[in-house]
Amino acid sequence: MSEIQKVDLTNVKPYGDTMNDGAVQLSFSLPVPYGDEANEAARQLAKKMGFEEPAVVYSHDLGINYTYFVMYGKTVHSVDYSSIEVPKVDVEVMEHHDIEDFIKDNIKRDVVILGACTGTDAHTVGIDAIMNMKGYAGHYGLERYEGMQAYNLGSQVPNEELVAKAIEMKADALLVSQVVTQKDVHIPNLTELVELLEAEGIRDKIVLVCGGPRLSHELAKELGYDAGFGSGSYAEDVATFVVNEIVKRNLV
Ligand code: B12
Repeated sequence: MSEIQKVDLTNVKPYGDTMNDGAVQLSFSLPVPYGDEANEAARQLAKKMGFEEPAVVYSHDLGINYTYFVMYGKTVHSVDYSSIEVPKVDVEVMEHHDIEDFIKDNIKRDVVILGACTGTDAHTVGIDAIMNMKGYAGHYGLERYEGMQAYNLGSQVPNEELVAKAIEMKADALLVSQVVTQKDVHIPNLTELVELLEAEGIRDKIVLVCGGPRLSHELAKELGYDAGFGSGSYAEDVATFVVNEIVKRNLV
């Protein structure tokens, strides 16, 4: 019997050298000067985190009294994988040309989509990956789709401006990118957009989607969005969701 068949999914631990040894690699920086004392500080900290046999396997002087560490340690904890349920966007992702056919057959007009990275967030690469004609990792962006009018408003777009544009363009869907999540700055910003759309009486007429590397579908739903997309999302994922949602909610 192979090792894989022997795994107890109710009691899963990290695999390092042998099954269930709990071996973990972790890395962090401390604001202390590089040297033996720094390594010992890192070791003691990992022990306090609950790791058994903590060991510094690499440390690097970051300058100005900061040190970076790579450590090994063994966790005593395990998880019940069999009980895990992750809320996800529940739609079978279509291919680019199937989405175009779906629009032709079911919506029978152009779908208007506005995208932006909002608030103070200046990270454009994520929303560009979803929207730009040339696409990302071999997946063409929404600007390339027949039957879609996709407008990328860029970064640091105030919510008020996005809402005004949505009204002007009669947008079917808004795609909001949030990459910076330090101090939870994305939460009030995402919430404000929902409130503005509600105040204008157009929230229920728009498919509202957010995305970013630290956003989940679960968080998006909690904040009043229709869907949330994280790392590794492509244009097809969000396009499939949007066109299905338009039909499902009879927004055609
Ligand atoms: C490039 C970059 C920058 C560039 C941005 C240039 C640009 N034009 O975008 C510059 C140098 C300007 C920058 C600035 C800053 N940055 Co920066 N930056 C990065 C970096 C290195 C890469 C981000 C990136 O381009 N990823 C590639 C894209 C393709 O991935 P993605 O954004 O995750 O997008 C995908 C998905 O998330 C999803 N997606 C994203 N948005 C959306 C939207 C929708 C609707 C959908 C469906 C999907 C979707 O689809 C995309 C494709 O799969 C990251 C670190 C990293 N390696 O990730 C830090 C990082 C994001 N930056 C960070 C920080 C802190 C900053 C600064 C605050 C630094 C500072 N102190 O000044 C400033 C903030 C400026 C601002 N006002 O926003 C932190 C954020 C930490 C946090 N938890 O919030 C990171 C993680 C670095 C770090 N480890 O500290 N940054």
